[in-house]
Amino acid sequence: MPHEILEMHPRPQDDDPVYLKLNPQRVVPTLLIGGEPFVESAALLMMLAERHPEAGLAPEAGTEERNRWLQWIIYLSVNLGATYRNWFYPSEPAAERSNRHCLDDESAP
Ligand SMILES: N[C@@H](CCC(=O)N[C@@H](CS)C(=O)NCC(=O)O)C(=O)O
Repeated sequence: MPHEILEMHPRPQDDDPVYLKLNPQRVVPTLLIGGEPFVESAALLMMLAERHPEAGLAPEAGTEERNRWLQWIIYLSVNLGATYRNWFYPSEPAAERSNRHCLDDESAP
């Protein structure tokens, strides 16, 4: 499928008006479709699969395989993705709370 990858700084600064306009949460990925920005990796995977059925990115709609595919995408995004974000960015408020047991443990690396 035709596409263009735009490189950007991994942590766009607050004063980067171009990226902030596309993704006010300052995170990646952002997908432009017809010039409109869309975010959330799970949603983007579903959009791509739906827009390009010929690529075979998802099982056929209405099948048990499709149900499991949807289930896993949401599970990974909501549970693993959010948890790893807390782990990678411990200075963020939510992460500080959920990682407190690690931060307070003097034996932790
Ligand atoms: N829920 C969002 C999470 C996006 C996210 O946290 N992206 C990370 C990289 S995987 C990021 O942009 N980190 C840079 C930052 O937060 O400054 C999604 O699934 O797209």
